[in-house]
Amino acid sequence: MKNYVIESLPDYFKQYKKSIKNPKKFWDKVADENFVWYQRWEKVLNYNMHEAKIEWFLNAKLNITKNCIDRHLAPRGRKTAIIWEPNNPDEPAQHISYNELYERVGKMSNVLRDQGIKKGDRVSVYLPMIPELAVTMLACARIGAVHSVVFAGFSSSALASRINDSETKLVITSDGGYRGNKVLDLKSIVDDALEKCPTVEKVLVVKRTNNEVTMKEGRDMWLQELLDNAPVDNIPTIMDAEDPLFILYTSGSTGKPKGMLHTCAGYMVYCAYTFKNVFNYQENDIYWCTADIGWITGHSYILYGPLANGATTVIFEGTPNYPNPDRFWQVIEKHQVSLFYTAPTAIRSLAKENADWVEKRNLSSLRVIGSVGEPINDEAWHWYNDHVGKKKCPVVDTWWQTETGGIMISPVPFVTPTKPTYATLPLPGIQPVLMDDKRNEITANQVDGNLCIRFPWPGIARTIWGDHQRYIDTYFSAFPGKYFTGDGALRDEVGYYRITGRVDDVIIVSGHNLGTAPIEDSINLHPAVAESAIVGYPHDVKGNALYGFVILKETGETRIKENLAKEINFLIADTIGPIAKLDKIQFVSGLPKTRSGKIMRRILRKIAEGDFNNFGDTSTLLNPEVVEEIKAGRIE
Ligand code: 6R9
Repeated sequence: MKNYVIESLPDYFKQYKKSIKNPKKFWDKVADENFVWYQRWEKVLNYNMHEAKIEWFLNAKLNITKNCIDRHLAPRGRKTAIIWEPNNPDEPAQHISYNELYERVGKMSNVLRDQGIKKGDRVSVYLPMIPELAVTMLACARIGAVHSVVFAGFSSSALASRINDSETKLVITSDGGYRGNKVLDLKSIVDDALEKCPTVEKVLVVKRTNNEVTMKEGRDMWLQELLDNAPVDNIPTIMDAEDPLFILYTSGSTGKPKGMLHTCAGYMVYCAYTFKNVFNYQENDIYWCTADIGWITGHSYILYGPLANGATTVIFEGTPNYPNPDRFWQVIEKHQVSLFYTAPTAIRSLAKENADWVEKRNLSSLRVIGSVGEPINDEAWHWYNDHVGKKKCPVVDTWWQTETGGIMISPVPFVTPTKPTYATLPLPGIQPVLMDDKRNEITANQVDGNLCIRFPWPGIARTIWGDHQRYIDTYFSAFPGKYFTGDGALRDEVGYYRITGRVDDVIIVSGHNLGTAPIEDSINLHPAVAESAIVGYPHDVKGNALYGFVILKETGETRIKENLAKEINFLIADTIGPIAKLDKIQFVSGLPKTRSGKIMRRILRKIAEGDFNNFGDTSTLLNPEVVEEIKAGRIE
């Protein structure tokens, strides 16, 4: 990343100012000087923030894999691109060089093409954290197919709805996956899902666990057999800047998941630029992001951002505490990781363990440590800084979203003084603004507001797949002319931002975004349930946990409540995934409602937290007596 490395605080302010004064010129130069293009753009930006129409680098032609692989072959072909660390520490790690990555992606691209996948076709990927996951995504990008990675913890119905929404033609999965002491049965989940997915023609299966699987004649094929016969070279498909690169589903506060669509050029430029600056990336760094590739963090900062910079990126199959709670620290020591990026929920759970687990490992290779996914509380920040960074590594608390494509607000290490619980300053090109509920801009300090962004940046999602109106309604309508993030934030005297949490009905549990509506929908599928409401309450490891209030039908239900609670959680695990299971379920006779019939979630949230004194204005409450009942029955 030439010329655009932020070197000091005055340099940050200088670059920031330049980027705001003339964003087009700023991104024009970043894009021009750091990537390979088949054809330059005719115009840098076209946008309309009311219609949510955003286009960057118009008519430019490129292929992201040429930028992530081919151009590195001459200068660093033998350098390791991917270090794969398996779940079991006794299984050897794999070091995949850029040369080898070129070969593996080339073969995979040819396999996909042989299976009839063409530019624009959707491919759903349901794989554990194995090299084939990265190779498949890159192969899709190389031939212009649109990948839709579905986190391998989602249930078969969640997978089916994502496959159907994207009208996927081909699915790639494995015979199984290892995570900690569990073996995941991915192929049978896919088999279940596909009963309801008419668009899928082919399924390619990677061998990982040797689980016994059923292969459906004419549909399912073992990937290795196809790879063995595939040629290596594959000429990348020439893509337009605004051609789709991938779809990634994220939870909404209502209804079905939103397929966020990212396009080729802007996404590439933005995640490569932010990777370089937010991690102070240098050529000899070993970089490790612990996220799952099934989330945006994995897309942008395990795969595309690091590879576009020619970095060495670690892909880890396992979990933080298997076989012991020093697994992260052991991997850092083993591979001499210098840049480390993880989530507050992992930090909090590891901080609960005996400090010896972290102290007895040599972490001296670390230079920068990062956090992402949810607000990092003061205690976790300090534990991370003291025990992992040894007070020598800047902690970068990076705020961003699936929708933003890359990091938006974050310290720049060795440049921005950090402040616990503050994501600090916007990166160049990003113009945050805080709005009150009456749509006025908040200029005062320390006032909580709705976090919006005033001007487009190259990494912003372009639409919700198949539903542009929903894209406009969700992100561009609440504060007309601005992108609304759904997060609350405040600003301190020096302009640092602190993200205070979601202001909509999305709850972040262990860093996973969960919409209340889809969970309530799945609870309501239970024949004994009449109605339900879900709220989040603070949890010392997960950040938030879920509390469900459930009304049963008047059917003389005689089963014991514990069994019903278990069934409800089974149902949630089955329709969404185990990550959405409720920690507490309270059976109630009614829910606090306004006269217009809206559930007053604010009250339920307070009760779940155990705070009975700050219910706010309850004058519009239709049924105050039910509040007393719910208070009395609260589950500790
Ligand atoms: C990258 C990612 C997005 C939501 C976002 C916000 C929360 C992410 C955060 C943070 C406070 C941070 N979030 N990073 N909150 N501080 N550093 O996580 O994307 O899965 O789409 O979640 O996560 O609430 O709106 P995604």
